[in-house]
Amino acid sequence: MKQKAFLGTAIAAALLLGANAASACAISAWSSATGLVAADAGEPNGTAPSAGGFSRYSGRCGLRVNAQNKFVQDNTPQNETSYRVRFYYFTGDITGTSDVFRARNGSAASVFNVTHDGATMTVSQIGGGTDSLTVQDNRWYMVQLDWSQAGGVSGRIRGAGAVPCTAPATSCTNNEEIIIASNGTSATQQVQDVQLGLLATTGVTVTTPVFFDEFDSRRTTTPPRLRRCDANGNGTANALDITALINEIGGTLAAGQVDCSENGVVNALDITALINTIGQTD
Ligand SMILES: [Ca+2]
Ligand SMILES: [Ca+2]
Ligand SMILES: [Ca+2]
Repeated sequence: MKQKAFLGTAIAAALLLGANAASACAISAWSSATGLVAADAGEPNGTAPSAGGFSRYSGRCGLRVNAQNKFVQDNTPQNETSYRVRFYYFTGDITGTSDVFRARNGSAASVFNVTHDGATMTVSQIGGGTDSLTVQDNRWYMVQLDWSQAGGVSGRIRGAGAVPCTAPATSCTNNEEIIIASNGTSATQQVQDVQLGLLATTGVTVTTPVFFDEFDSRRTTTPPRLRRCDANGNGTANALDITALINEIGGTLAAGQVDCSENGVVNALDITALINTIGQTD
């Protein structure tokens, strides 16, 4: 039994680029990488992703994936009967269909997975149903999923600057969020590894790269959503975050979630988005 079994919660918390340190621009915390190297993790420099720049959701670094069959893998999970994950995904501009996340069993089959086809993101579960969200190109989306043998997979995808969805709802009016109801069970399944990237081996063309950030996985608690517009990373979004946002426009990277509009670019429009979000609770 691995040590994590005694820790109770963390499986591989914050494996991806979570820390606000230069050393976080690395992929070495992952068990393995296919088609990706350290240079695929990097910091934004004011250039839009569509023009070759890096994007990230929080802190310093994001992971850029510019072609199919490029991914990282975490082998830490072992005989997991529950698995909870949160990560941020920047949709870029792609054609074709690719899994962007897989939690796999010992036979290398997906227990549950997330697919992006350039127009929708879909959550699927082995032997169960699916739930899809229409997504925009070049926007950040949070994926937050809880899976267990007994309960199947549930969770939410939200992004593109969406305000919180009013429950109960399966889709907000502007298709910027779905709340995924538990769709079946997979009582005999166990999670043995997870993969993150553009996992398809054929059929995917990348015009603008996709990015991943802030991957966090646990057994018994759900990794929280990071507060949108909390540019200085202190847990709340308020007028004080304008300073961090202006500093980033000036070239000093913010510590928190500075891309308030979630469009992959930090500029003056994010100040307006920040002001509009003050007072929201989520
Ligand atoms: Ca980051
Ligand atoms: Ca703040
Ligand atoms: Ca923005």
